[in-house]
Amino acid sequence: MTEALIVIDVQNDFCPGGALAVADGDAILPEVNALLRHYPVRVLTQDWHPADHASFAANHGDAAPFSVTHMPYGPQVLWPVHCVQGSQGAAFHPGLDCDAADLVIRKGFRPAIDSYSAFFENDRSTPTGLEGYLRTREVTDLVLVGLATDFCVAYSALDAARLGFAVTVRLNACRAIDLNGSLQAALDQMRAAGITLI
Ligand code: VGL
Ligand code: ZN
Repeated sequence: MTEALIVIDVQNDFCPGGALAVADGDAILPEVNALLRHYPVRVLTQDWHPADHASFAANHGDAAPFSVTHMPYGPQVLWPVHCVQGSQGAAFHPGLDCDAADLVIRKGFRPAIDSYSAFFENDRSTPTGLEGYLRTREVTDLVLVGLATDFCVAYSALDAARLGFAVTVRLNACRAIDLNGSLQAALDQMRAAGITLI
């Protein structure tokens, strides 16, 4: 059994003061940094969008941020502009111990499709390559932490479970956006998928 820690999107734009700030997002840093010292395989994900990304409300005429639109791959929340490639908002929070990471995986870089999950884009089929990395390092068990519980953490956890990994989400090292009940829905879905929530 080999365990990996996957740290989801601990970036400036998801922390207080950022473009898509998650309440208390930076409060998880001490716990995340402590966990980074304890796992043999450590991966960071980085939301990494081009300026013309289809998930930005600003690229849909007068659509309001946090409204929902329909993409060829299904419904898509339209977000404020966030995590633009190379921007300060896309950088990891300065308090995150990035030096401890073995791998940084970027996602959401294709203009026409969003990618909440660390494993697949929002079509649930275009892979990011993370599965292959973990399998070649003989990882069987995953622990997920980061931002946001109800979007990128939950989608990553659900895909990981579907791929056959044993998955734990450490909720004390996650924070949620909680849009129209999305946190409760994500927790219910993760439990139903056999994911351990602690
Ligand atoms: C995320 C919305 C848009 C996340 C990323 O990291 O949970 N949420 N992009
Ligand atoms: Zn994003």
